[in-house]
Amino acid sequence: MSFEVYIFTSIYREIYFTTLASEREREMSIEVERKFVGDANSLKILEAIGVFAGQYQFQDRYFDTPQFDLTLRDFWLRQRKGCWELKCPLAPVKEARKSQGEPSGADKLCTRYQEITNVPDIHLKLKEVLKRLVKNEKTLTTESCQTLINHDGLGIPGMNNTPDMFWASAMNLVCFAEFTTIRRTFTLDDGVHIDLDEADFGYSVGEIEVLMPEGGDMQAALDKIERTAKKLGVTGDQGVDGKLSVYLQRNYPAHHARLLSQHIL
Ligand code: V4E
Repeated sequence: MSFEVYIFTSIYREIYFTTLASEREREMSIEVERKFVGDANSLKILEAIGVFAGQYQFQDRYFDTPQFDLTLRDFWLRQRKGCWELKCPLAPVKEARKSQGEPSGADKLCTRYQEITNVPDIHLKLKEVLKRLVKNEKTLTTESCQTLINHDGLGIPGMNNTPDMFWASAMNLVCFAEFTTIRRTFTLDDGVHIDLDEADFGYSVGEIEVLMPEGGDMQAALDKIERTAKKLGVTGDQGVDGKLSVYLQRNYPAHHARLLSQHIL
C-alpha cells in the first residue's frame, strides 16, 4: 500500500477524530451503524445531499481461533489496510438482552461496537476474552507492536509465520476470511458517513455510520442514522446482512447458522 493511498483512505477517520479530545479516544471509538440495500434512487439522493469523499479499495482479513471463540462472543478481529482492528460488543450479548429487552424499531436495525485500533489494547482485550486459551501471556508494548505492524510481509499468504503475526499465532488465531472491497464514501454535514461497498465475492451493501467517543450520546447517534435513512428513502424493518455475514453464510454455513441461533448475527 502506498503512502498516498493510506492518506486518502484515512481522510474520513481523520476528519472525525480531529474533533476528539485524546489519542485514547481515537483508538477506542464507538461505531453505530445501519446497513441498507442501496438502489438507483438512494444513490441519486446521496449525490444530491452528500459530499463524495472518494472511492478506494481495501482488503480485509478476519481472524479467529479454529473453534471460532471470538466471533461466538461477538468479537471481530481483522486486518484492514495492514492495520489491526477489533470490534467489541458494547455489553456481553446475553446481559445486554436481559437488561434492555428486545430492541425495537430503528434501534433494532443499528449495530453498536467499540472499535479498538491500538495493538497493545487489542492484545489485552483478546487475552481477557480468550483467557485460558492464550498460550503467550507476555503483553506487547506500543513500541514492539509498532515494529510488528510495520513489517513488510503484511497481506501475503502464509503470513501467520511472519513476525507480524507472532502474537496472533500465540493466541491460536488464524485467518478465516479474506476479501477485497471497493468503497465509495459520502459525508453529510451533520457528521454522518455513508459507505457504498462492493465486495469481490459478489455482494454489495450500504452503511450509514456515526462514530462517537465512549460515553457519547447514543440516542443522538441513533436519531441521526434514522433521519439519514429516511432522507435516502431507506425503508423496511428487516436487518440487512453485512459483507462478512454473507461471506460466512457462503463459506462457513454451519458457523453462520450457529451465530444466527445465538443471536450474534
Ligand atoms: C459481522 C460483524 C462484524 C465484522 C464486520 O463488520 P461490518 O460492520 O460488517 O464491517 P464493514 O466493513 O461493513 O464496516 P466498517 O467496519 O468499515 O464500518 S462487526 C459486528 N458484526 C456483527 C454484525 C451484526 N450482528 N449485524 C450486522 C447488521 N452487521 C454486523
